[in-house]
Amino acid sequence: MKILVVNPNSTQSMTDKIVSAAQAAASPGVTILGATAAGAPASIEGHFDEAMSLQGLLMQVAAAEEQGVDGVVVACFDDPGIGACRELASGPVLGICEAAVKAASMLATSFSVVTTLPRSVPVIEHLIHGYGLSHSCRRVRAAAIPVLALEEEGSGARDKIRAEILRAIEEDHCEAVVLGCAGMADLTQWLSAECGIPVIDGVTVATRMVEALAGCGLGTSKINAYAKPNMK
Ligand code: 5HY
Repeated sequence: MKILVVNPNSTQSMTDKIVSAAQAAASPGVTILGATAAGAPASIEGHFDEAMSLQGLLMQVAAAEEQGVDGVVVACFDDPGIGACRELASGPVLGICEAAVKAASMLATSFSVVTTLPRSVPVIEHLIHGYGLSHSCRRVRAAAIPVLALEEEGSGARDKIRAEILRAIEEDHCEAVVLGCAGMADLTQWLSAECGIPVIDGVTVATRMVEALAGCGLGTSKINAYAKPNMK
């Protein structure tokens, strides 16, 4: 089985981190094909960056489909271009936000999300509403760190995320926490041990969910909405 794990921003060090998390999650015999969206912004922080990432993202998904991948993980918590990716792909396509919040809803009666910047909060709230999980989400919080601070030694990003998780536990009374950025994937186990709460990383759960669906012989439905794009 081959799974494409694509980072829609153009920061290779973040792609490497994401692919490492996906490889750690994948079962033996599953090959993770990592990809970075060429020409995309270095990080996705809001609607404009998200829009600017789509062409590079879709080119990677189209190329992987040609290579016959069995599934796709879109490794950005804004779940950019999921519908378009599903039109291109034959296998299952999951964004890490959808995977993580749906996993959280199966593990706890409530969860909070900790993302990077305040401007990402309404984007994620809108996604969670669309996934039908507003009743389970106590709050979407921001640790007030730029996405790329996660790539910088000494930025203090991990401590700010830890502090925000502890505030979520104290104030939101959430029963689980979802990490609201693909770039946090390498912090999952440390944060869960430090905070004493299930911490869910979307890269990890999306990889295993795609593997599970493809392993069941299931792919994206091509009846109507996600049919291949019409040739013009
Ligand atoms: C992400 N941005 O997962 C999102 C998270 C965010 O470049 N990768 C990004 O902060 O919106």
